[in-house]
Amino acid sequence: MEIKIMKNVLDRNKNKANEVRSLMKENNVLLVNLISSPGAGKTTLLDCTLEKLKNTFKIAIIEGDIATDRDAQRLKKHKVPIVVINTEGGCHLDSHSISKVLPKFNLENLDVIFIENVGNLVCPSHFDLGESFKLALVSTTEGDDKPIKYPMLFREAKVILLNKIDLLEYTNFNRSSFLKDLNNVNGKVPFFEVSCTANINMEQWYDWIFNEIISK
Ligand SMILES: Nc1nc2c(ncn2[C@@H]2O[C@H](COP(=O)(O)OP(=O)(O)OP(=O)(O)O)[C@@H](O)[C@H]2O)c(=O)[nH]1
Ligand SMILES: [Mg+2]
Repeated sequence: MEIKIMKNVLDRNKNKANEVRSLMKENNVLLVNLISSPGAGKTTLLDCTLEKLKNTFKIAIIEGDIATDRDAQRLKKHKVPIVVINTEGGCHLDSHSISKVLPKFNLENLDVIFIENVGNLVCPSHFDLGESFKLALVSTTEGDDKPIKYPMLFREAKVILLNKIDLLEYTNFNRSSFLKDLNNVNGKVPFFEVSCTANINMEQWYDWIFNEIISK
């Protein structure tokens, strides 16, 4: 019984996601679904990316947050359109909530919308938001076993960033074990080892996302 209910929820979500995807295509807007554990650095990555690209592209943000608008507050200095979706306890966004907030943006006048999903490696992976692609972020302080323990996200992501590489030497993160597992789950995905706060290898990410935006 429970499995049937879950299937209905996912089917309804998929239908709405396809509507969102069509709308994005019509307006030529890239929609990026950013997924990570709590604290891996999603908002920090958006902060750096806005700083780097906001004068080149027209960017907007959807902030998925369980209870607050704190991440939106951190990003508002960039003066780009930001809409907060409070899930009121929900552990992920869904396509219906995305569809509801899209009218708040002038889509014709945007190149890209980054969605910061709720910090969680499990549920957000199951809910298609109508995104162009999923961006998976993982950090060295979470342990090296995440790709093998939460394979769905790493399998589906179009690009993966390993953040907090500046902290590598202070952790027991086993880089070769991580890379081996990642290779087993998704050996072909573009992958960058970065630090958003120490500005390590960030140009690799900026170049990659720049190319995605211009070739959308
Ligand atoms: N040392 C280090 N700290 C980082 C790096 N990137 C982010 N942080 C710090 O990690 C903490 C969490 O970063 P956030 O950007 O808030 O993480 P988040 O994924 O948005 O968190 P939630 O929205 O709560 O899921 C902050 O204190 C950041 O300053 C990094 O590359 N290196
Ligand atoms: Mg955040």
